[in-house]
Amino acid sequence: MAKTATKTAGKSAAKAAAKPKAKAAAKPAVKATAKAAPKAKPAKKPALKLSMLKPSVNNMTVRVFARAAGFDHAETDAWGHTRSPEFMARNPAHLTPMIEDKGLPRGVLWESCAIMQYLANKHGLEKFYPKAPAKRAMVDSAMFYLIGTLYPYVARATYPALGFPQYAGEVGHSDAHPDRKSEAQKAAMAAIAEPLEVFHSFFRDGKPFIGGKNPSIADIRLAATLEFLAVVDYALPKWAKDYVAAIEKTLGKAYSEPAGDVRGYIAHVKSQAKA
Ligand SMILES: N[C@@H](CCC(=O)N[C@@H](CS)C(=O)NCC(=O)O)C(=O)O
Repeated sequence: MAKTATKTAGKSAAKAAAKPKAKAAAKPAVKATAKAAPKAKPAKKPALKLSMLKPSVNNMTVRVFARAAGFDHAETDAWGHTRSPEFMARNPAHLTPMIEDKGLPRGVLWESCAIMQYLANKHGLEKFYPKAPAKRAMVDSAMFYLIGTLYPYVARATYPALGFPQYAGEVGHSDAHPDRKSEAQKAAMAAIAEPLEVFHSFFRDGKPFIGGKNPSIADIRLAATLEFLAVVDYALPKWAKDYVAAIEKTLGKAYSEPAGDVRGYIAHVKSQAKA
């Protein structure tokens, strides 16, 4: 297995690490001997395990969020292993991103938005996922609209160029003539403009981000999704370019590092297409 472990030191790690230490401190002190040899610090265990695929924007979403939220997490590259018996035994949907967390009834969780919602709830990250029901509902609505409406168009428009498998029952997946597939791809590309504008005019509604002054989990999900459109040279409206740039500027490396993997993959497939 091509396993790459990426550790991101962060606030949560500090919190998690601080707890047991505090408990230990509360215990009756063991008589200190003046010349006791300093104990080697036990290796810090990653608080969160994330199985991911680097070229994927679904995965980029959670990778950006985990970094922006400051989690101490370890990433495992699941490329080529999502359908292995071991992976399928834990996750019968064979989908990444997937987190492993002891608090979960089945030990694992997939679906990028559900992962971000869970982690934000668990750690009280209101900055990314507001607690007030009405504000939270808008973030949820934006994410469900993205997954249910925008993303299927983006997938149909970009997956052929990305070399990703398409969904059963769709033209792209069938043995239809390449002209039909190309027509379907173009139709999907044309359909993107409408939901995109809805994010701008309705969800942002004059604010810098869907989340208001700060990017919310819905913003991270949207910006990551838009990254894929570069593979088909989709002409993003100016607001969308500025919006992605603003998210990248606000989140810094937390955004640009995982985005670099997606952008690198796109550059690679584009160079292959030209060759
Ligand atoms: N709606 C899901 C989509 C997840 C998804 O499609 N993951 C793909 C990568 S983009 C995957 O892991 N595919 C591996 C497989 O099906 O074996 C999400 O947002 O997390």
